[in-house]
Amino acid sequence: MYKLCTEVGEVLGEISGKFRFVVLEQEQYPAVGDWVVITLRAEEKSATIHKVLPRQSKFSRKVAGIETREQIVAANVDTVFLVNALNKDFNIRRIERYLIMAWESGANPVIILSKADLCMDLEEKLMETEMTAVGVPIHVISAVDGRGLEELNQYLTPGKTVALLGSSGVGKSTLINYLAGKELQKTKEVREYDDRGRHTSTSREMFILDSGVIMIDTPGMREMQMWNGSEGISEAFEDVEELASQCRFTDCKHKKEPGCAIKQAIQEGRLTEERFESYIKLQKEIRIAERKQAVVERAKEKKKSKEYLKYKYAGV
Ligand SMILES: Nc1nc2c(ncn2[C@@H]2O[C@H](COP(=O)(O)OP(=O)(O)OP(=O)(O)O)[C@@H](O)[C@H]2O)c(=O)[nH]1
Ligand SMILES: [Mg+2]
Ligand SMILES: [Zn+2]
Repeated sequence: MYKLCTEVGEVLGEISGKFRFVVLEQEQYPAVGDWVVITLRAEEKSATIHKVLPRQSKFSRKVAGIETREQIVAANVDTVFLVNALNKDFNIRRIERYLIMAWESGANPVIILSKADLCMDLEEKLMETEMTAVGVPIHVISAVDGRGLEELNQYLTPGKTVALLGSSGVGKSTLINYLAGKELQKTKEVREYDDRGRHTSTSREMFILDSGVIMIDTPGMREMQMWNGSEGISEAFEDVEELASQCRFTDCKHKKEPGCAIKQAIQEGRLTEERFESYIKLQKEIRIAERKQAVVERAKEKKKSKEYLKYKYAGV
């Protein structure tokens, strides 16, 4: 069952038998943020879903666990708020990962640094973020003292979709409630220290605010393994790739080669060692993901042709 936002309010929808029959891949089923074609039974507050309209953008990850399958976290997102808390959980490497996924999704990323009221070294963290997310808007906010919240209005356009992503407890639902002007989502109780690892939001939820802005809240995800990212990584690490193109050898491994622009930038402090290592690591992760997907695809093809032969020799 799917919760649908329609002109008569929220209704429950079920996919049609035909849809179920023609659908081949998990990712063809409706995902949060999708626009769907329905037959509406207004008086029963129910509907039948016939079709998912083509997605303008989709934020995907590899489904958690060992399986090689795509999971669409949110579809048709215009702006994605990547929320990171400025407390002890602050992690620049996580921001890098989210950024690649955001660039890959087709949505515009905006970095939200939350809980500024708990931060003692704001300048330092802000600079680190700026160096990591060149050209991406960054907003420092606090739900406690209210700073930075007004500025977020510029992303709230009626009919446009904003999705919030980030680890559990960073304040995504708190922010949604603030922007909605009412309590749409439950938030974690203040006794934060004794419930680490527990998620307050447990499913992805979409809301249409009174202003007509569409918002998607997501639960903090423990695993954010990349599904795809070869384009996103080039956007997120434009500085590193630009440097690499200046190495003397086109196949420079950036280890001991002479004339290596990467090594030189690290020595001169224009690039941090950590950022470069992170680039290598994420690139590897994307390559492995792509290789695994190719294996799965081949297995599917094989199965299909076997079934075809079966039909053929059965004289069908
Ligand atoms: N000090 C401080 N606390 C905040 C701020 N924003 C949110 N919190 C608190 O942080 C806790 C977690 O907030 P939530 O909004 O539930 O976090 P979430 O990101 O939705 O978490 P999940 O639903 O588990 O993914 C709550 O106790 C909030 O009151 C802030 O700006 N400053
Ligand atoms: Mg939440
Ligand atoms: Zn090099």
